[in-house]
Amino acid sequence: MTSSAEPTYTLVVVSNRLPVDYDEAADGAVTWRTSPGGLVTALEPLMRSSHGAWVGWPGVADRDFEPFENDGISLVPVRLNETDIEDYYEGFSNDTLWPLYHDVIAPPSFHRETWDAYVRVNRRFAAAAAAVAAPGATVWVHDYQLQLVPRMLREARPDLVIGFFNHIPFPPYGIYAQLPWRKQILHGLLGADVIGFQRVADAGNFTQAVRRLFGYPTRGVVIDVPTGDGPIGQTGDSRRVIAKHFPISIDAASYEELARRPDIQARARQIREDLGNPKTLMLGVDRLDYTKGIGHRLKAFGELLADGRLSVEDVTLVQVASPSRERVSTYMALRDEIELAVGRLNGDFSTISHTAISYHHHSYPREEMVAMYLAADVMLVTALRDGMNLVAKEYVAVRFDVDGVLVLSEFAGAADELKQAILINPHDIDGTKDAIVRAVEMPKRERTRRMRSLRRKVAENDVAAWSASFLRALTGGAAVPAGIPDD
Ligand code: GDG
Repeated sequence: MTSSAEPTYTLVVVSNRLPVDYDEAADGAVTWRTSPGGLVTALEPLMRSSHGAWVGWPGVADRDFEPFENDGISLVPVRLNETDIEDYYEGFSNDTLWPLYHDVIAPPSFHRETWDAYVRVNRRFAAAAAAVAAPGATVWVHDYQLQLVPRMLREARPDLVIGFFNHIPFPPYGIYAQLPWRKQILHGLLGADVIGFQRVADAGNFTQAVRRLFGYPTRGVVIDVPTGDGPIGQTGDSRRVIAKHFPISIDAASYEELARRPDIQARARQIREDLGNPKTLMLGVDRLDYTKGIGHRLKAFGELLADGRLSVEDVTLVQVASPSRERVSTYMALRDEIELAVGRLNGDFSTISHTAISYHHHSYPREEMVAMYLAADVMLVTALRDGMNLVAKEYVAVRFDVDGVLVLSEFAGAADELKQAILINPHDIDGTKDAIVRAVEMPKRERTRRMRSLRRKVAENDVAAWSASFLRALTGGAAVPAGIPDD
């Protein structure tokens, strides 16, 4: 594939992880399984129709893999060794950028060694993409781990059309300014032609940082970036860079399809039965991450039980906390904190026949997640800061019965679209408690009215529409790779 002299891919997607998981059987047989994610689903048809390739880390350390094809997608593996994973991924990406970009909910660490690793690894990804992109190809770079790649790519391959999408928030200037490498990151991102964000506010924060740090002129979503090497603010030749919101979504139809399967509906009934058929089943589904506000949710629920406004006889909370970033110390501390809280609440309020919180530190197959969404009367999304939050949209997509209540943090990007949810400020524990009680007691008519409007929103903007609108902005409609539907 890449052994041919001429790079041939006209669409190249670059992300930290390839959308596959590696599996080696006892007899040494190697298999790759496509890891189901919205991004793969959205881009798969496009990748096939427009001769696309995906560049990323295959999830195994210290191993070289030749480019290969899986499920019709060409995959180009980038090698990461253990030190890269520690410094670039767990260190700079997840212990510096992640907390900084999520409003410093946890304190970010600033280490020069991990920054050096970030630069080094970004260069490797850029080189891999540059090596496989055809002349004039479109390259779409994803997320905070790879913010330097757009500039590196532009320098190596000025012929390319380069897009970048940030899946997490972009913080207000007062927070972003803490980053010792704030100028290098902005410079890296400004190598792209289009920089996509989840929310209007994220794009605004980015544009403001560009103005404050570089003084480049901006008009709405357009930033004029000087092309010369002259001093900042110098007028002369410039490139037009677009910084705009493109709220990501899910493959709504595939979630509804699963929800309509009789076996999954039977499983949903079974879940309720196994929990003792509570009057109200509440659900939380999150990666075990401090941005998700799991602690705030537990506090509100615990106080409601203590106040007697809710009773374990009537209400059970199922909390799925999927294991995440388990080698980063903040995540280890969070796990202890959450599990202590769950243990205390269950100790204080559960009875022999009724458990207050059914807590699961597991990952489940998607079918099981859909059954849980179907079973849940109330979905709790209490993120303290979240780029979008796909769980909120998945819950809505699954509820073809037009029932169920979504309690949604206004600090999740999804709140910009899902205005018929019960919106909460999770820092306001009393407000959150009132919202939970309101959700539990909401009359059927109001539930239906709200869910109908939420479902319309999610159906209107699914992940295919999202990727199409990003790529249209990137290619200006002229050089749209084959396979992108029109509006
Ligand atoms: C980042 C941004 C943005 C969770 N547990 C299981 C499981 N999941 C799936 C959910 C959902 C996905 O993982 C989580 O997506 P979120 O959007 O909720 O959050 P992040 O992982 O933080 O994602 C976020 C997103 O990127 C996309 O741009 O929305 O703001 O932080 O799809 O269903 N899936 C399965 N088993 C589990 O146990 N199968």
